[in-house]
Amino acid sequence: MAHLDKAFREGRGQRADAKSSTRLDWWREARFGMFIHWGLYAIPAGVWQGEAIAGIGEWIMKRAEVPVAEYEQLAKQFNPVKFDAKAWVALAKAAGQKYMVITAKHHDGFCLFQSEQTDYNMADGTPFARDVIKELAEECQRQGIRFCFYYSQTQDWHHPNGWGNDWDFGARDFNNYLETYVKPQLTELLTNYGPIGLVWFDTPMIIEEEQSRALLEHCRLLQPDCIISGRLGNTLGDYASAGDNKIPDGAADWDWETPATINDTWGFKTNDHNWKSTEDLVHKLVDIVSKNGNYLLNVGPTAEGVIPQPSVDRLLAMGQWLDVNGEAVYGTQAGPIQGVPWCRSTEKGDTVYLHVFDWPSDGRLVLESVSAETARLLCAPASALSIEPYDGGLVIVGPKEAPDKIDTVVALT
Ligand code: JFZ
Repeated sequence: MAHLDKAFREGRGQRADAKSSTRLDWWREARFGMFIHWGLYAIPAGVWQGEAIAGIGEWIMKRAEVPVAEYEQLAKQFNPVKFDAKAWVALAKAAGQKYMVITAKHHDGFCLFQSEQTDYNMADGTPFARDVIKELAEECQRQGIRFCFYYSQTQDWHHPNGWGNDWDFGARDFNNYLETYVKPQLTELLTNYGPIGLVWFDTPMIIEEEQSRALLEHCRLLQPDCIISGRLGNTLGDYASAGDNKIPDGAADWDWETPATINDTWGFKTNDHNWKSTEDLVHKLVDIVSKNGNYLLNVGPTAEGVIPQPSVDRLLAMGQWLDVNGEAVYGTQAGPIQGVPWCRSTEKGDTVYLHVFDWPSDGRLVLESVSAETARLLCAPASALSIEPYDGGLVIVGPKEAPDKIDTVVALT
């Protein structure tokens, strides 16, 4: 939890700057995004030379200390014939996600986009020979999803001057890597793919303030409206990032996001079957939004280009819940009822949305220090619920059976 506290202290500084701009408006409205970790690591999928490698799948090169010359060979096998940009974007849309963030370059250095800076990319270095970033960017544009990319600015285990590979490389010139490789790649990504919603930098590690600032300014010049993630380093991003899968205990009044997995890995792993339930995922989304945050939920497609079915099932179920209850999520912020275990609250204008996770068996929802004139269920908007005064608060009288087993939303005005 220590890291979360630190991220949040850093977040305070970020809010002041962010508030004055409208850059974050769409993102605050969106609340829910799709993260995609996809790259060469989907081929070994957690197993290297017959041995299961512990930990997150996209770190296999580092965890197994695979030499560059060996790992690079994976590119020649990367042929995701089932990749379908239209289907991926349609899934995000059906799930109720408003933005998509995909790993243009992760720590292993392999690029999903066509780059003049290296042939170690999907279009020039694999039998697939297609620019999947281009296909996804165009499809997102078509289907109305904000297209965003992840870019590992510090760690690059393939580049001799990048950070993190000490089994192949020794002394390095990190600044040279930033100036002659990272910046030109960011130019490509922020020039060739239309408007980019945000750049998700990650694991700043050794990057110095001056260097983070140089990358920020570089992005700003190319696309001034593009949001920069908090993990650019040195508190220079537009919003704070909570630790992976971490949710703070209470509401924060600055902009923040929780990046999260549906199972326990970002990049696909054949042996990870620890899928969270739909109920758990909806509760996490609502919990985060009730504390002013965004939920960036990951999928890890296979080497064939398929999003694992357990992820698809859960995302579609979340989308069904959001079809009915999205009003209580999108464009809302932390509501007035906080710290009550059985519910969460969000608000928008003069409406407070009460999210009931544990519906009381007598159907009576007792709320202290709240006033309201009307109460209605989002899942049955035609029938108003009656409200009785109660000791400085009120009681909403609903049915005895939970109308929605996952989260029943009551709108109070
Ligand atoms: C990073 C990456 O190393 C990982 O592969 C993945 O892309 C993930 C989304 O981000 O891992 C982190 C970064 C920060 C924290 C934890 C894992 N953190 O702040 O707790």
